[in-house]
Amino acid sequence: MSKRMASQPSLKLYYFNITGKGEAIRLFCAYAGLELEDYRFADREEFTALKADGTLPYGQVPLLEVDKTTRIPQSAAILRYLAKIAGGDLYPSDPIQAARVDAALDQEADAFVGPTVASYTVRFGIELSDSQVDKAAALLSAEVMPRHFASIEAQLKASSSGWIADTKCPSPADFVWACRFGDYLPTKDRLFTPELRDLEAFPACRAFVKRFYELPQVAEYYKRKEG
Ligand SMILES: N[C@@H](CCC(=O)N[C@@H](CS)C(=O)NCC(=O)O)C(=O)O
Repeated sequence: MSKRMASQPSLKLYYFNITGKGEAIRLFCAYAGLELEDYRFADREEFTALKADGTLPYGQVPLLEVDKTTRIPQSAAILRYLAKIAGGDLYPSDPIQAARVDAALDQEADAFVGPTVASYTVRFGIELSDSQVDKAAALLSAEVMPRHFASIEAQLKASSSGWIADTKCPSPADFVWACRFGDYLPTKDRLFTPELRDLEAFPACRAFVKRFYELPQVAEYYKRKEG
């Protein structure tokens, strides 16, 4: 794990009061020992106002505000930035290893395009009837997601460290995939079969999720939240 920084920029995360795409960022900061102001919108109107006044560069959250001046959108960019400022081994300095981390991050984005479109249809300019969503869900569970998960399963089996990009310690890619597997998947009963949600056919992915949530800093984060 990374060395604790003697001094760090001030970091404020803007997101909804849900886990979603914000959770990997919150957990990453907890893991790296970065202090984060975890700002959660009180309601959707607050988000809409920031979108309307141009505060959100791409009209989306998560947004990370650094030193009250710089705004970083896009969760993968935020995680890479955090990993770089945290130092240690959290973002590899070797370009090839860094590219592996980047590829696994991009792969996460690709893998979840289908479910995201099926969930937020109109936002993507696609209107789907209930029966069309059901059809998409069947295809996602039977073919699309298993194909994507199989590639992560293979990477984990080949990894000497147990982390997806074969990094010494968990990289940003592990945070986003672990949150997808451990946080997002179990809640999506409209889209995915129980077997897929349980990762039944993917033992290495399952073991990875367990390993991730057992990281002392991650476990401590949830203990603090419960307490
Ligand atoms: N690729 C972006 C996706 C961000 C995204 O989809 N954010 C959603 C919330 S999870 C959002 O801001 N939606 C706008 C809306 O609800 O109008 C990322 O990873 O940060």
